[in-house]
Amino acid sequence: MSTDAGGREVKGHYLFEIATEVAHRVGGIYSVLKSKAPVTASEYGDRYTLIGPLNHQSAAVEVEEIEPTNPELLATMQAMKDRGVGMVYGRWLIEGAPRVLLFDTKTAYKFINEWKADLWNIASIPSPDNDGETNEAVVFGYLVAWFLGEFVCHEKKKAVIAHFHEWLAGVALPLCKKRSIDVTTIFTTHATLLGRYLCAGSVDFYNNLQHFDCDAEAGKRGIYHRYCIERAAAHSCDVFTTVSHITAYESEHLLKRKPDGVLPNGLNVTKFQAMHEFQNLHQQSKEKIHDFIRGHFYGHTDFDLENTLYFFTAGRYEFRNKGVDMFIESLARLNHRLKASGSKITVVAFIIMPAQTTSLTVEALKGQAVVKSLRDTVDIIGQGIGRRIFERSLKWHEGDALPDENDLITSQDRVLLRRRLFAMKRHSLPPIVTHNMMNDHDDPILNQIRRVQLFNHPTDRVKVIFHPEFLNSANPVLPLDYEDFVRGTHLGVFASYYEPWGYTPAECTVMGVPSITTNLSGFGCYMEELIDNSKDYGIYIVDRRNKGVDDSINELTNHMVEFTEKTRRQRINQRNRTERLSDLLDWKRMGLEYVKARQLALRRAYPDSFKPDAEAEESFFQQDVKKVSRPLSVPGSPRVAGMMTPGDFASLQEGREGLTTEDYVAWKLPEEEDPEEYSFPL
Ligand code: G6P
Ligand code: 1S3
Repeated sequence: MSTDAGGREVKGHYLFEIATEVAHRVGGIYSVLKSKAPVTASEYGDRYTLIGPLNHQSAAVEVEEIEPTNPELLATMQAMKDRGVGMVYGRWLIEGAPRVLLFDTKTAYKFINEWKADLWNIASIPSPDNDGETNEAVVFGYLVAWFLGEFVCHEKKKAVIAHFHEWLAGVALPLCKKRSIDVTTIFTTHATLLGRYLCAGSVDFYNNLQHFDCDAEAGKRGIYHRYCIERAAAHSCDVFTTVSHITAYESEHLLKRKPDGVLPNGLNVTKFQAMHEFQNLHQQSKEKIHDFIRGHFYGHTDFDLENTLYFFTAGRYEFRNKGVDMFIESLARLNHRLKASGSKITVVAFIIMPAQTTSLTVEALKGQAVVKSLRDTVDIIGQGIGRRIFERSLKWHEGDALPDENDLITSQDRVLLRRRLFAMKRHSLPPIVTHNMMNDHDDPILNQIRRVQLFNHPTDRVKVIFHPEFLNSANPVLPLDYEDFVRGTHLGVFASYYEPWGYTPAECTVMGVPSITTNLSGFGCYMEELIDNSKDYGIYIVDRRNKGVDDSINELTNHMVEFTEKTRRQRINQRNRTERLSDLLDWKRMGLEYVKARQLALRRAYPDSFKPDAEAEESFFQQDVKKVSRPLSVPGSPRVAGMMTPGDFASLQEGREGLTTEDYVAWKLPEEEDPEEYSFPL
């Protein structure tokens, strides 16, 4: 094989991954980059650099500044610094410790007018003044194109792959193409702008995908210029990809290019040595949630925590897209069904979605405080009783009566206890929301809860808690990090209408927590295609594609009712089966699609390097591509026959133009053997 293509060697090539969420958490793309870093860094070492805009606050805690050792990179950065561009180069302090280069976009705003005019001239993309986000995208895009152009002038030997994520990082793509910068490019869209906007409204999105007048729809929503950037990025890259087949279908119609393949989202799966370790963690975290519940429902804890199940939904606040509307309606129906059947189970449903708030409510703080005082008082009284029993026992003689319990608790203790009990009197119902909302009257979640009247009445079997802030262990009311919280719950419910992939149910799965998702989410479709009897594995998939809204709500309700009918042993066994699916979601496997996309990008840009010299080609892949291991076969886990990742039924190969319709068609697993059951004592 010739490794020399147009003067560049593909062997030992460089990889730049470009996104606005590098070392700066905003949403899902941060999770993708961070969790994928170990596999990509181990494949590329310091030939891998992530490029993003500098966010001073995040960089201060996430990045350790270092000097680049690569002379070409150093020269490139120096050339830009000489023109006044500020930047930070360093190690991202995460597992894999990849190199990051963060551009301080503010130092380049002096060029913005020139660059906007250029964007209009070369790509007919308008960029109005009043859209700050687009201005950022333009400045960042021009800096990235500048960097790549400069870098390939210094580094003349090796091939360079530039992999861009999402439209916000996509402006550089038409620039690379127009300027014929000698790099090969990949663009991954994690959603489409129009898809997100249209779904958030009230259109029948999936049945009308082919018929939307995209320019007009984007114009009506004031996002035409953003849409132009996204579409230009999709058409200018060498390899176009997205995160799921459902979003591939959407991209084909809304961006007018069939993706070349699907790069699903993986996770960095932690495996515990002992199988029951994650079960123990569930119990420990559940105890912490119990503590919160005792405080939140003080004066109203007339339900049994042993028979209480914790359900939750979480994510960015997109009421309709994330399916919160459907979740709340189903909770109301669940409440009705549990009451009607006289069930002993209480369900506490958490909604964790950040909204605008001013502070925690006094009531939420007070709840935790009064219960803490009660616990402290009872501990002190308990210690006193223990001391007195001990003293009396020391003086005990044969024939004496045992200490009378009435004498063991002093009148002082009684007064103290009575005071605590009086503090726990409450004349109002336990609150729904833990924070003071900026927009209480217009908040869609609160309004829907009001409409279905889930007010935490003692008779309600379903209680609701809306926590409008992401979780954090320093929070005085619910002091748990998200991961610990999820571990302590019983069921995640993500009834999304628009969800290109959906990390939340995937995270539940690797922690062994069952979840409900829909066949409109990339994750749901992936699991549905991979596992025949997914419900047994704790992956419930609601049909939102072929059913009317009411039927989907009933299906969701049925799944929840069915879950409440499980015994503890059945829940434990189901959690074991859920956890066994985690290998399916590990980057060690999912990352293979990224490897394939990069190979395709190299082949398209440097076809001469891939002349049919089979022996040499094989040695190239053996040297450069770390083999991604197949999931271990554990007895009782679903067996995946033949096709291993979503991309395997996509193309990502030369000789096919993008995905074809058959690529969207599901395949099935062979019959499952009996799952191995959980056997240690409950
Ligand atoms: C884990 C623990 C068990 C506990 C169980 C509770 O499996 O290892 O000791 O009994 O969780 O399960 P539940 O579904 O009732 O929270
Ligand atoms: C997007 O974030 P979102 O929550 O706006 O990207 C994520 C990462 O690819 C994806 O998991 C999610 O479905 C998308 O919607």
